[in-house]
Amino acid sequence: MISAQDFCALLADHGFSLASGVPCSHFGGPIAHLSTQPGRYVPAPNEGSALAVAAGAALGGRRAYVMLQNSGLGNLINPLTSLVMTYQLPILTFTSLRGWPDPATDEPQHAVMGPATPGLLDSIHTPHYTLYAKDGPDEFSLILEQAEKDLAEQRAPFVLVERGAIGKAAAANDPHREGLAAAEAIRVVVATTPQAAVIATTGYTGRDTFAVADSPRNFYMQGSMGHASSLGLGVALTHPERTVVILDGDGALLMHLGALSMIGHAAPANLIHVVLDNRIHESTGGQATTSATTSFPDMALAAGYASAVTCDSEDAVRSAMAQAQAVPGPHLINVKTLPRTGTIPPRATNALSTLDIRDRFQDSLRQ
Ligand SMILES: Cc1ncc(C[n+]2csc(CCOP(=O)(O)OP(=O)(O)O)c2C)c(N)n1
Repeated sequence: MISAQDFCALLADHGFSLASGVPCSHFGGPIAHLSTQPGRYVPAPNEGSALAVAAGAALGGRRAYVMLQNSGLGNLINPLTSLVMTYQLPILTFTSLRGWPDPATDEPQHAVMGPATPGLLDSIHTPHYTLYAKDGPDEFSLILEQAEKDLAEQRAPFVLVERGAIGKAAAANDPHREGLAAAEAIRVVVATTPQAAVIATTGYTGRDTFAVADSPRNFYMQGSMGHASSLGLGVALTHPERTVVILDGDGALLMHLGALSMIGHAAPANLIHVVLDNRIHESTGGQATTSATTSFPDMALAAGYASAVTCDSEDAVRSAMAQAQAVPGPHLINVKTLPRTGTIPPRATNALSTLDIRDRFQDSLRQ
């Protein structure tokens, strides 16, 4: 293992003065370390944006690197192939290897991408190296030397990072200090909509929802970060007779923020979009999102939602949910939530297969 400090320092020695990315717990250390140094790390809403930021830096003559989880490779492939490779911009990208080497040891949403990651990069002729958990600073230096040769040829090499290869560091973040526990917010939301179809975003939200309010009417969307609201829109348009509640995260909403405009435009009367805004990517270690400087209610209203409010107490959530069901939507309810404390409950897929989740949800929609 290489420490987060050494990882960042070696890259700085190679002249990399800017990083961007979307967190994976594998990169919790470097992101935390860089976040304590203003101007060194740009928290991106999605992996494609992170790569484009690095591309802009490269265009401007600054060396930049990107960190992402391999589940986000799909978000990055377009700017990788059409921008970075087409304009030959030398950028170094680090991707974690979830679902690798044995997909059976990881969550089901990583089973396809884990084993496919190296071959996917091969298929677009992208050079890649692997940093293993057993590696230290010497091995990392060797990888950087090899990557430098690619960069000198205006190529964009990848380093695949095995779990445990980089050490941890304390997260630098500014979560809400007032508000309510996410699990409490979920409990109130679900209790006030007993017949609703509920779409829970990836990460801790799905785990909390499974723990406090499991039902066949819940769809636990593990993976596909940022797409819970779009999935919810599809369900809402298909079942206009049923209330559809989306339990979103601030990081997830930011990842594909265009969904707000799409939902506002489609204007489904039966859609309630609840954002559990803790200002952090809590599921990957608490790295800051950019929600502290963004107003989701203002954005939703500007995008055509029928109403949008912010709540910071159980009572406020209860009355917002009642109001949202009294008048046609779509509605956005932004809930200020506190960082979780104690043990995080298990994932739905520890008890149910993805096909169970799908089938029972579909059955519930038919009733
Ligand atoms: C495309 C993609 N990128 C990154 C991840 C890794 N990831 C899983 S959960 C998560 C954080 C989600 O943050 P937020 O929506 O704010 O919810 P919270 O974790 O705070 O409950 C991240 C970055 C992912 N699953 N998919």
